[in-house]
Amino acid sequence: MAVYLVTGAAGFIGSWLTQALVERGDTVRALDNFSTGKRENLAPLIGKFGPKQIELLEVDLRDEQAVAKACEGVEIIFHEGALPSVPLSVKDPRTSHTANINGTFNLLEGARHAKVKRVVYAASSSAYGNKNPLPQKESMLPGPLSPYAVQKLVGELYLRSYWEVYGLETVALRYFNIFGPRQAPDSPYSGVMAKFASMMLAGEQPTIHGDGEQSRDFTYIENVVQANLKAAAAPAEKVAGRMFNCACGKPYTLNETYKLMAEIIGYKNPPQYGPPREGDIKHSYADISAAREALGYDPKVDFLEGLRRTVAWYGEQYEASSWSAVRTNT
Ligand code: UD2
Repeated sequence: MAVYLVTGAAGFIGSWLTQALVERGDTVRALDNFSTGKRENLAPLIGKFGPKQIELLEVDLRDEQAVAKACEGVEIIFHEGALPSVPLSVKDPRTSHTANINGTFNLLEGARHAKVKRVVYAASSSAYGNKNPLPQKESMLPGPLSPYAVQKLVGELYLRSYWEVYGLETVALRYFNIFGPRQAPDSPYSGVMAKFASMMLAGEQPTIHGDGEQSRDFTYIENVVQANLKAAAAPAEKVAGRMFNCACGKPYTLNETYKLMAEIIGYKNPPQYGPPREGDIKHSYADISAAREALGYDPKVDFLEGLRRTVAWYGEQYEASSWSAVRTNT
């Protein structure tokens, strides 16, 4: 079985990918610096599959030598490790720049020297910006607004260069607002789904930034795992050096999303509205035909089913945890 390196393995997306790989019998080197990743996302997997099948590496992507060592003996890399969040990058561009751009560069260098076969990269739909017509297609010119969007786009360009110049097979997946169980709800920079679900369950009133008419092509985690596994396995002549949208192909506004989630939870309060967020994109909506054609990608879990599963998971966490607020004040 192949040896895989997953960066950001203790994070939301990385831990689901790690799980899928070990469950099918592969060996994973799980790299994380635990700045946002959580040990509890990997602990049950290490307990079940053992340290031989999941080798945990506490490494920061900014550590060039440690990253180079982590790449040795690896066949395929899933590069999920990053400091996400548009608003975090607006507030502190330097920190996210070094993690996202230098980190990706270190990894590509490590992969090149270790003769890794393929790198699959977590790119971001933020790269499209606001200027493109909808739905967004891979052939459109990028128009990144926030530092985060620029950083993720630079990673894509580096991948493309490493394919063209060094023959390292690379595939970039532009993620469109991924959501689902394990997405951390507890930071000011958490994704909107995790924030809204945890707040509604705790009886707190979420804030919508702007008028709520911005839209997102929210994509459930299981679809993203599928896209990654297919990107790793697809023939090089179809995918190497390319970038693909990873989405569901159906946008929902924030107002719609709020309403649907509130209905599932039984939360009665309306949202409060705050000022729009700097660097925010208005509409995000993907054409996924290229991924369907080249990868055989076929998102199985639609938005509503994903929302139900996500809310159920946060509900279980809420019941099991010491979240202080109680639902009775909703
Ligand atoms: C961007 C990318 C996404 C991923 C992510 C990583 C776009 C379209 N998407 O997500 O693919 O790379 O960055 O961080 O750029 N919001 C509220 N209230 C809140 C929190 C958020 O109204 O409490 C709004 C926010 O202003 C935005 C939407 O919800 O319009 C989604 O925000 P988000 O932070 O979940 O993700 P976003 O779109 O920045």
